[in-house]
Amino acid sequence: MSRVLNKKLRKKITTAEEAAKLIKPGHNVGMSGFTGAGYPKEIPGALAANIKAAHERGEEFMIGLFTGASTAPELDGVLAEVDGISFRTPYQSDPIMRKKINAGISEYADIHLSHLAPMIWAGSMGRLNTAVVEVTAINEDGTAVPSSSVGNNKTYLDQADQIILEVNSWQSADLEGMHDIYYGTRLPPERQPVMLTHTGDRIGQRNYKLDLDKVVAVIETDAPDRNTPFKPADEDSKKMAGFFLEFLTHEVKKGRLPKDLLPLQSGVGNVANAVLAGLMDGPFSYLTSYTEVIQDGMVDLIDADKMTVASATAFSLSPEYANRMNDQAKRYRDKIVLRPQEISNHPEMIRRLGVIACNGMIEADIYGNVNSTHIMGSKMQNGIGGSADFTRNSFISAFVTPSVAKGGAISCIVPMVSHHDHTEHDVQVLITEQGLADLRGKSPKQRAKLIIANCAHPTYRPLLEDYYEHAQKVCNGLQTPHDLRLSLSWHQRFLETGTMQPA
Ligand code: 0RQ
Repeated sequence: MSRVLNKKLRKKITTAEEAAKLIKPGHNVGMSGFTGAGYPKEIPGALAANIKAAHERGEEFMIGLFTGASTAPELDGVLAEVDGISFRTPYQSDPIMRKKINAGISEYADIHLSHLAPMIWAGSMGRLNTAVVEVTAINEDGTAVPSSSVGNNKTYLDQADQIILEVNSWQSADLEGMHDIYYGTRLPPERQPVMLTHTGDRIGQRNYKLDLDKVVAVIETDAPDRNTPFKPADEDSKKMAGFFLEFLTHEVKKGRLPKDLLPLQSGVGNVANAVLAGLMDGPFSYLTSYTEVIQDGMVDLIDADKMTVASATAFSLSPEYANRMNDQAKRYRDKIVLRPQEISNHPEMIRRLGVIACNGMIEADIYGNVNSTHIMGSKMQNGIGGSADFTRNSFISAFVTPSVAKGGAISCIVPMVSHHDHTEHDVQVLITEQGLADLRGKSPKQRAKLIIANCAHPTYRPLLEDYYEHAQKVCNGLQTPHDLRLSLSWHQRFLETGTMQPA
């Protein structure tokens, strides 16, 4: 049975090929999608075919692509492959998209995930011509049930000149009621407090409002989200997770954290999953999570009655867990809230709730500055995502990375980061498989000693000690000692010789 119950919109049901023709060269297109969940499955492919055909005719055809965050090969991948994206924002992680950004074909604006929606309302991002949004169903009253991610959909549906909807019957109909779509945000000077005071609060409505006159096409599909299975946690990830949990336990003992901790935010990837797995066996119960994405480990914690509620903007589940969610959405509906990303990542809530944040990074320097985005200064990896939304505003902000990359050719602890995403003022805890450095209340020089001793790999530790000693002799001030000629020489050496280790 069709899930398009609204009579007016039933008449708009068409094919992806027909609908994609409504997207024109130069359009700014806001698409749904967040970490492989809830992205449109049909339109991007049809649009990519149109772009390819236009290029073969010698015509120019590119679009500006806005999403929630990273998507899947069927969205970023197919459009990047045909050189169809002139501008991309905010977070992305598709290998082809990344290649086009680094080849200079696509311009990429790396915007904080919580910032993009208000920037669009303010008009700072230009006109949004089209919204392409996946939903679970369209109700008789013309509201639309969100699917497995919310992201910026509310804003795209509100702000775009025309709307194309993909109604996906693969998504469980029981997702209805899991979402909290808050319509109370405003631009300054009209802003009011967002009255969300507990992780599980619902302050908005279940479904998206739609201006039915703006809906130009409705597509029906049953294609699944492209979820990637997680690799089992390796030994290093387990070590880092262990250091972090030990730290949290110590903070509880010292009375600086409540016994059930504070809402957790955890980045994606191996270490984050290992932390969540560690919590399964740990001493904490009644945990909560105020984060960006719901991962497998959180579902396990909920099932084990260790986590009472998790708030996020999207699922980021392995295929096995995504199927479980689809089968049992009704059961999880009271324990999981999916919100727009301007709320899941809102500085006001992160600060008020006192979130404990833990994110991955590319490299950190001896003073605690963190690079999350760039390889050797110039090359984009994924983007800043929500890491700064959380790091800047959380109660405790931690970063994790293995101490070396590329088989030891790269030290992830360096004299100076080759790109700054998170400054020493915001980074409180650094963790590698070597150990943990608690940087709170430390001066830059005190930090340097701790980071080198606790986090650097033994191969690079003496080299970092040498740099630090030398910098103190030649610097123009002893607050944050550097030798500016040498501070980035490790990166330069890697680019020239393939390793940061001296000959
Ligand atoms: O290279 O892909 O060629 O193998 O960088 O590194 O170790 O797989 O790291 O998957 O944990 O991601 C920062 C990218 C880490 C991620 C980052 C090379 C390494 C590998 C990837 P290959 P790993 P992870 C909210 C928070 C920003 C967004 C964010 C990220 C590749 O965590 O995107 O935090 N963060 N959102 O070999 C050169 C170094 C390197 C290096 C690693 N120092 N120099 N290359 N690599 N270190 C998230 C949510 O809540 C959803």
